Amino acid sequence: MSNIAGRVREVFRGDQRVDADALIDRLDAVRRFLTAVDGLLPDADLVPAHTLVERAGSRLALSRDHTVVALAGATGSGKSSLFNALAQLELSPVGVRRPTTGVTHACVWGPLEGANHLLDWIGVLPRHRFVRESALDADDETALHGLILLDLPDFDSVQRSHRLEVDRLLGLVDQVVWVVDPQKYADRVIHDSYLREFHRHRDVTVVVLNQADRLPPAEVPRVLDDLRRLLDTDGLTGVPLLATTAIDPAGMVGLRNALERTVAERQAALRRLAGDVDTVVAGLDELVGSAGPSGGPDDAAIDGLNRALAGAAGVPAVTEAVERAYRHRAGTATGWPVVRGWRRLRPDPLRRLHLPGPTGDQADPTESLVAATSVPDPTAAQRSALGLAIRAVADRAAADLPAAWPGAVTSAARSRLGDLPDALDRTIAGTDLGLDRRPLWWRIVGGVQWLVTLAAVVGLGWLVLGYALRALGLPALDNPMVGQVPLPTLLLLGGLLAGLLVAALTRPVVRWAARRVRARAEQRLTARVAQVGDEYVLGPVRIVLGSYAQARDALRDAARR
Ligand SMILES: Nc1nc2c(ncn2[C@@H]2O[C@H](COP(=O)(O)OP(=O)(O)OP(=O)(O)O)[C@@H](O)[C@H]2O)c(=O)[nH]1
Ligand SMILES: [Mg+2]
Repeated sequence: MSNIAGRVREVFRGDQRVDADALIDRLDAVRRFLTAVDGLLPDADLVPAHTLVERAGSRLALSRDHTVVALAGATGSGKSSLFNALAQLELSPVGVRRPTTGVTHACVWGPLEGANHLLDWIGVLPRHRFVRESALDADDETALHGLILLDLPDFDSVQRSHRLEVDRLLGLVDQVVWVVDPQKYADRVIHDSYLREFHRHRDVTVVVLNQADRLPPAEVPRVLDDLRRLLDTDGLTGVPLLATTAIDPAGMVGLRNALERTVAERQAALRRLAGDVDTVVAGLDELVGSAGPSGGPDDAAIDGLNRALAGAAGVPAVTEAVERAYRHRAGTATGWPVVRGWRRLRPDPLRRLHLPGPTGDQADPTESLVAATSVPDPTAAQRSALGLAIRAVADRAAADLPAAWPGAVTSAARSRLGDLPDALDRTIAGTDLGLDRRPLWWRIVGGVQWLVTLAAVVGLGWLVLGYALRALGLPALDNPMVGQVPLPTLLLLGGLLAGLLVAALTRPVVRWAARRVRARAEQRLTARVAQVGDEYVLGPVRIVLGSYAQARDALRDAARR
């Protein structure tokens, strides 16, 4: 069920005045709608709105003191005869050969100058413009001053150009007088192709049953009733319906009075445009629907996206490397000095990924646009998981939106997919993995290791020296005893044992600390990756949802009469 259109008043508003400022506000709202949906919805759906904005702007800029009324109808219904009868001049040829009128004729009541711009815009050739201004008329034509009457070609013509001209002009004029005759008043073409289409322009529609003189007087009310019933079916309930006779001035009074009222009110142009806005709003209604935009994708979809992004960015590989790098660096700092050098020869796991090395040399995320790290590229499975997660985000965000929008939301979600790998890589490279500072306890343990190793070396040296002296027959060194054990032996064995013991005690602590550092790095990386997802995936989605909300508000304003 159309919602906004439902709010557009569907009753006859012939007597209601249209406020020019309110109309301009409504047109501005249509303009805002078009700006909001620009590039998001198919252009083909927006053509009527663009046409309206352009035409309405032009019409409002042109003379509002003139009212353009078109006589439209099937061939031979008597349009030209009515035109001439109203002008009281033979301006437009009337004929028996059908169709007679091939180009639009215009008659202006009052001076032509003011009307010329309007007629240029409408596209009536200067040689088919006439002025109904004569000194002989005295004052009897003043009531029609400001009227520009158009005699259109036939819309049911065998000439295609006639129909095109009629369709073009019906989009521009302020009011239409539909001329039917007793033979063809029930013709399907006029009802299905024209009158029904004009049901939102009821307040600028007049229908005349011409050639009423051809009916027996008693028949006229019966035909008018029948025609009224057809008009009701067309959605034109309440439009003025008159019987006219073009060949008899008395049979023109009703139409003339109706035109005088239209001219006096100076409302037809505004009412016509208001009807156009109604039509356009009703046509756009299904593009926005009644549902407000959701607050965006739900948390579950965002979590899924972040997980997929972390996978594609290689976060598990980096955190694994962080843990190993911690162990490696802790090992080189706190291990037994004898094997430290050997450990150093092994490559640092983070260095291998071109991530900050032991000195904490952070990569600058803005430094380059090319890959900053050597984290392995995402696998096909990770890429497809990311694609699915982005799709899920878009689907959840667009769940409540009308059919025209999910496509735009999905495109927005994917719009920066190409930039994601670099952005993720730069983010990984720029994240502080928590390894840039050597913990104090490493230094203390490292110092202890050096001390005990030094003790062992001193002990060893002492012992070697003692043996050497003894071998050379020189006086032996005086070895102090600690309990039953000579000090050099104690230094050597104690130093070695203490080194091994410290190394053994340190290992579980290093493992535990490495896991902690890994968890912290994972937390930081996930948060940074989520920021990338927010900027590259959720941001564009939010922009489309914002546009949807703006479009919906604008259309609601445009619907407000
Ligand atoms: N009796 C009678 N004849 C009329 C009346 N109006 C028009 N006619 C005649 O109907 C015929 C067609 O009239 P036109 O005015 O040329 O009709 P039209 O609608 O302009 O036709 P096209 O220009 O072909 O679209 C002419 O012969 C007119 O004299 C009327 O009210 N009564
Ligand atoms: Mg004609």
